[in-house]
Amino acid sequence: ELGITAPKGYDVSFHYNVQMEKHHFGQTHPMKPWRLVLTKGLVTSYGMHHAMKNYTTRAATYDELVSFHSQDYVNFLGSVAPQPTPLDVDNPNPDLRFNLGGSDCPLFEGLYDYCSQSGGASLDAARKLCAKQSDIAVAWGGGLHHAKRSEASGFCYINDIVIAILQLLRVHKRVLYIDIDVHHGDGVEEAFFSSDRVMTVSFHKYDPHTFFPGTGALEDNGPKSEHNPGAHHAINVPLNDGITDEQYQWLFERVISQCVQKFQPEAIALQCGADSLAGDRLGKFNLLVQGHSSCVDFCKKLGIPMILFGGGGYTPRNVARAWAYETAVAIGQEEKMASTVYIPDHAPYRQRFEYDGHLLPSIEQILGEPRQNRNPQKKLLEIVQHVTEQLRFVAA
Ligand code: TV7
Ligand code: CA
Ligand code: ZN
Repeated sequence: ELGITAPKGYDVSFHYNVQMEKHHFGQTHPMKPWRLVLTKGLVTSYGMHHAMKNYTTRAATYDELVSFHSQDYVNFLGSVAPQPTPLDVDNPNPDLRFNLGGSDCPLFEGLYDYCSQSGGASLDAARKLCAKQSDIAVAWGGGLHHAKRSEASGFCYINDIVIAILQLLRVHKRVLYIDIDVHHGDGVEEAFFSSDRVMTVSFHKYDPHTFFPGTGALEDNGPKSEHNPGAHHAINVPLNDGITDEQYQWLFERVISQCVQKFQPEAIALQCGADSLAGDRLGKFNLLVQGHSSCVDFCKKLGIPMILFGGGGYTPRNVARAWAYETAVAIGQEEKMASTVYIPDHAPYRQRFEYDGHLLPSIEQILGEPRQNRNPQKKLLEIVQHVTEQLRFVAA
């Protein structure tokens, strides 16, 4: 422990339940709930829990789940039997409803508990913000942005983010949703397509033919029907492989500062998917913890109450490093964390980092060789210009 003390002038709350970490999607499935164990381990090893209010969260109730999801879907989720494992990837049960039971969204033992625990943690975080008992509420077990009202999608069954934002809207006039997961935040975007009280902004890899979920083009800004108040309130930042910290930070600050200026949100919901980090099993960006966490730092400095959600992240030690560091950013003690060497116990010796005076691992230490950067600066400028034009239609 590093003598970490409570931040001055504001409150950070940490919402966690050990029930979530014990679930398994299956041996070969990329989603590993035990990455939450690694994250929690780092947070407590550094003594960060002394600087936060720590809450053991409860499972979301049926009524809370159906605040967004359809009863049919939640009933089915609660009644369906687990599939035999291992799953046959080429021949998933084709007759199962609601997109459940395929290889992306398998039916595993304890699924309903996993989903309602994730929802419960995010909802508790939202309630603390509403009660003005927290300025930054951290819910790393949430962030499952693909789930639809009546459909599972992309490892997500219950959209804890939508449920939490619905809670925030009881007290806050406008909520800004920001999504730095490498995938498009399609479920959250769709849920608020017709609302002018929620603006959604997703940064993601976009390649409609090869990368999931294939939506989130620059020009997709919400259905532009005549009487849709939600038109222009969906912002998409489509990117390609290999984007660097410097470019990402540049884009993030330009896009988000304009959104905040125009939309004047009273709360921010930030999905911190860690699959946008270099070395992720599914993502192919070149982001370091520095670049990823600078998004959290930038939002924190806006001084608007905020929830931090987890999300994707498929190289567990990188996920834990990022989310622990971002917890440190929330409590304003990141220097203390960066100035100590962390060697994960479970990493084989050849993977241990030689810090050599550096505070966090370099891109070469993580990847060997960085991914080729397929993001010309000209394209990034076009994105900023498009966002500026979209925001002309938005008034607080
Ligand atoms: C928020 N990519 C979720 C991201 C969801 C991505 C996908 C896989 C995948 C699934 C596996 C698996 C995998 C190595 C990777 C069109 C398909 C192609 C399944 C093999 N290995 C988040 C969802 C995405 C499951 N899905 O945003 C079991 O990759 O591309 C697809 C769909 C059909 C299904 N097949 C992949 O980060 C939490 N799935 C190994 C075992
Ligand atoms: Ca995203
Ligand atoms: Zn993702």
